[in-house]
Amino acid sequence: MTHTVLQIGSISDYIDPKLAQTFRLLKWWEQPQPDALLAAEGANITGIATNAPVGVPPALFDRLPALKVISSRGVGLDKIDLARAQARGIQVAGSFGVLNGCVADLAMALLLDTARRVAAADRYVRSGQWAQRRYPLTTRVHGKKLGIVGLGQIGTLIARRAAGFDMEIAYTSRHARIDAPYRYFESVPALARWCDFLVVVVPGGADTRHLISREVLDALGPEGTLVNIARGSVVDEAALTEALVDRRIAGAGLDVYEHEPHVPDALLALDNVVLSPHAGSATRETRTAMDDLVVDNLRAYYEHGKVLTPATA
Ligand code: 8YV
Repeated sequence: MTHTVLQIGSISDYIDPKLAQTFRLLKWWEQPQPDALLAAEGANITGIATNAPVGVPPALFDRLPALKVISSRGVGLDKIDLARAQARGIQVAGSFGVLNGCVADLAMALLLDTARRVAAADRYVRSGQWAQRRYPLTTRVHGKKLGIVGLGQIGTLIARRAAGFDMEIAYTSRHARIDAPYRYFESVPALARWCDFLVVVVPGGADTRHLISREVLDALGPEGTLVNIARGSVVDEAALTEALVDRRIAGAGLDVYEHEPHVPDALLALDNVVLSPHAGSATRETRTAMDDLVVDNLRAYYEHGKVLTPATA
């Protein structure tokens, strides 16, 4: 049986063709008249292929009465109305289990770069300044205190990596985890007051919007560093920028931003922030695995009635 799948936006040069070869694929982003497509095909579309940044436009839920499965590349599903999908019995799949290591690696890279200023040192040498003066001292990482906001699968891998740097590890989550050998703090401000490096790993969405507030940044303090590899919405970006400009925190390492790919000029101008282009999962190996899961989840649903890596609402 041929299944009609609506692809919301281009995902990658690797997986776009595979989706077209595997399903009766309709490309939403190429439609000159989207309404005409929905009028003609809305009743036939049973699957959606998308990715984390794009998600599923809410209006589409009402126009696709036969929709049964959504397969997204990525683990951040804040652009998909999971409650609405669950209410309609629509299965939602993400790239769970294949990107955790890469995102945890980048979190440590950003932490190390904000402290030891590796990229800044490279620029310093290339600019010829080293011949003029000694490179400024930076900040030690090993033995320092790491606070993890959100001890899920990625947060747990960050903790394991940090243990390799002899860091003292604590976390905050909605609930303490009995299986976690780390100190638990009831609140983000309390964790921020305790730690030297605060790494943010919670899901995006309304529940975590601006979780890292001015209050949290002030608790982190002038010796503290923030690392965000979660979602830009989790951090009050204006408050962060002010704290960095005023040196009320020491620095930040960011992979995500409130209005990607726009990064405020004020952040671009600062030398105490490391800026990464939402590249947590962006390695060849991991992106290939994530892309394959987009197809494999759809195929598993159509063949066996269940996706391989389901989202939990
Ligand atoms: C990428 C991400 O943006 O997985 C996520 O939720 O944010 C990143 O890995 C995404 O996978 C791109 O499709």
